[in-house]
Amino acid sequence: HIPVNLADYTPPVFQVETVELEFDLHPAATLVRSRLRLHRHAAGQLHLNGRKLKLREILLDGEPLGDNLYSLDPSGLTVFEVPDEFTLETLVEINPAENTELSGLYMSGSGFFTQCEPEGFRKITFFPDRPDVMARYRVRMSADAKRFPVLLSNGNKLAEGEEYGRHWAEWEDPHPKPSYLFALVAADLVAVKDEFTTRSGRHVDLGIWVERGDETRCGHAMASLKRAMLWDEDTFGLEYDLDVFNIAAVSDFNAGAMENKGLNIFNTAYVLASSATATDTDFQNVERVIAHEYFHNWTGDRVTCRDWFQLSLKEGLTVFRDQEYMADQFSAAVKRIADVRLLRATQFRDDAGPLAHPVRPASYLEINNFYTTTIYEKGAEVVRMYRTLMGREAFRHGMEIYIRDNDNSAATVEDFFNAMQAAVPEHNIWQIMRWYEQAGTPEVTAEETYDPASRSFTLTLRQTTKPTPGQDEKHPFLMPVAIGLLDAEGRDLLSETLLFHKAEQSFVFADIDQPAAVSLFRGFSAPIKLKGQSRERLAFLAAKDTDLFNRWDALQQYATAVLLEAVAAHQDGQVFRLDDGLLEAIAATLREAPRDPAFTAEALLLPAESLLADEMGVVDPDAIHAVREATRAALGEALRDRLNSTYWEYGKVDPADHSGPAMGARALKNATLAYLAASGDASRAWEQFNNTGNMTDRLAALTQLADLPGEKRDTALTSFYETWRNTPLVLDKWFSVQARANAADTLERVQALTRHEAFELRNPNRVRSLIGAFSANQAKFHNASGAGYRLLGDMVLRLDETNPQIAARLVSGLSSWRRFDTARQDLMRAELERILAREGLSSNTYEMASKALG
Ligand code: B3K
Ligand code: ZN
Repeated sequence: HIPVNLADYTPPVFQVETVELEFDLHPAATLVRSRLRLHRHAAGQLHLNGRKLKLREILLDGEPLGDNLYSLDPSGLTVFEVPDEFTLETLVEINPAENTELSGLYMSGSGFFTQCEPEGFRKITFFPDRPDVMARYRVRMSADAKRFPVLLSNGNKLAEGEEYGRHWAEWEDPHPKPSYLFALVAADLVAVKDEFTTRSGRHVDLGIWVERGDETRCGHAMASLKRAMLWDEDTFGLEYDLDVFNIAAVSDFNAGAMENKGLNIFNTAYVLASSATATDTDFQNVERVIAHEYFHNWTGDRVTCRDWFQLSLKEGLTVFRDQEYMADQFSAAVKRIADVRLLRATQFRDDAGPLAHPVRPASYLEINNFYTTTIYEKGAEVVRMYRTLMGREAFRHGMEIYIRDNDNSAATVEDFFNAMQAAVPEHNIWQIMRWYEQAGTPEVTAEETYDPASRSFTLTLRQTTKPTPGQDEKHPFLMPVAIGLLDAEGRDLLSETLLFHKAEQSFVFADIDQPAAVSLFRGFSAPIKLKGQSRERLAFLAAKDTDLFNRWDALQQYATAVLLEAVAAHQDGQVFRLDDGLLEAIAATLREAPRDPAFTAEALLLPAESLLADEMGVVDPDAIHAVREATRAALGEALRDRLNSTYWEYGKVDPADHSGPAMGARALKNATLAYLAASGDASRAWEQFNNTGNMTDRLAALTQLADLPGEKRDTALTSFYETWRNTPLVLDKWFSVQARANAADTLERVQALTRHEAFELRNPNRVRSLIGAFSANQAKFHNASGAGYRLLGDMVLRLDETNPQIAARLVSGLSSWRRFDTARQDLMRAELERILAREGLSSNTYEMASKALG
């Protein structure tokens, strides 16, 4: 296992101008002929990456190459002596039917699909498979005409034909691209078609290709695509640059989707949606991912990454763009809340553990392990900080410079920085680069003093960041601090953005009446933890802050403090008592529901068990669970009337309506349903389950029923299964609802579900829906017996043999072992050691398990 280091980067020895590929597609033996036009770019030998390829022919400038002129090893092909300019032709055989890694060319559903990012192309043909080699591609493929009637690749179709039962098609992509953006589809699919005309008049044919029968569930994806295309023109002046844009959906897919030039390939989970089969969250996820992949056309495809250490250059930026897009479609505050919730639950967690890494890592064993929330979501926060520091207009200008200066090339994080700096020449923003280099979540505290004589208010901020693996010393970060000073009525006396860039820094505000409260990091203006806010202050902000995000956050922080105190009391053997302040805050939230139902739904949700765990010295999953459930039950009990009336008030939403207000109303109704069920009243959930055709409502009800062992639960689960057994994406929900359940028998049921006839290890969605969901069920996964850990370990080991990428991802469930009591520590560590002891373990899983062990 040899690490790859950023510091070792050298430019490619050869560049490729053109690539001609010919695929003779057969499930178990596909032939790939490749003709590369290469020219020397730097001194050195010609090495082409290649994995699991059977070389059949090799020709240099048309002449067969003698055995002594090249060598093959498991990583690829070296040709000893070559001219500075030449054509290399190879013919290789590959086996898509046996490709269970789902990287490269593989079979799924009705046909052939590819996934090349980051290093899948080398499983298709010999090639300098690195993103800084950009070439023009021409692709010809032939396949059985009946079995694989649809043949797609990047760019435009040039020609097609048929002979002797096999047909062929030729595609050409006029834009130079790295190999990771290559795509091919040959399958029995049907298309939903539409069209879009760009601002400058280019006519674009749009197609979404799905399995027969699924075409009725593509409307939302298509509408989202057109909205995204328009938005990128309006917001960034970026237009689509080909005449065709295709999306093909596949049900076996390691990631969410892939931005291949002109031919996005999607996990079906992010394409298919109807109100009967998809929840509102699914609808939003489809829209978000469709937009995300589309936005990559410029931030990713036209401007790509020099090397994989720069991954956040395209991912952080594109996540930021999809966040902004979604904020414009629905409620900006609610979107921000959802994003921060995710960041805290996953990225802050990673930052605090053995897998912590910077937004631009310095080293990796297996790049697939670095498609993380640090690269994606924290990367997006860094882009957001650029914008907050620079202002909207300058940021847009910086984006124009970035695209202009790096178009059709492979860029670095420095290139992005230089473009942004060029847009604000009057400010020096170099210190923002530390966010790319230093891992860890900064902790900030604030001190306030008021001098009545001079009417001046002083705010002193201090930041520290704990050491992370390999980085003991941290330098201060530059962070924009959006603040507001509030009077007693909650009116803003002042609101502005401070630049905080030292370990300790004071800001003085003159001519100020003493503020009743300071609201800090409004809108989560930097990805930090704000510590030491008094409960009184939090209660005030939760009730009065003009910044909706901070109002939500203050309630979350307040609830966290209350719940942690109750956990300590529980550990002390004291009887549970509901905190009056929390009751009042939740009651007030409910009363204000009409102002913004979607926001209210978010505000009603108590901090997750995992977030409470993050704040404890030694995590006690049982105490956390007991206290959080007792709190939910007590709130449900105390607020029953109000919850009931809110439930009815927001209950009558058109089930087919997926507008923001409709989704907000459903979210609020189902938040009240959860409280009512928590207090022991499942009748409403039962009734809702049986009387709705809307999946959001059905699943919300089933979630409540799944928590309560008994006849109703069993009947509901059985009927759900019978209804949806042939609809994979809905069946995934059936698995995950049981894996997430609070019920006492969850562990045993998950064990049994791993043997269920519908559980498929080959399908990543299914694995995530059962095993991924279960390992996130803190109280059940951390069962004191260690059986949850063992279940995960078994799955990792089984999966490692077929799909190491997915196996490795699951390992992170064990990475927090140091945070638990010694008994659990021993059990978790033992699982990691058992995984590491496996002979022939993939480098993916090895990297995750060895780093987790520390
Ligand atoms: N770029 C792809 C991710 C590929 C994952 C490879 N393991 C999807 C995206 O971020 O848009
Ligand atoms: Zn992306």
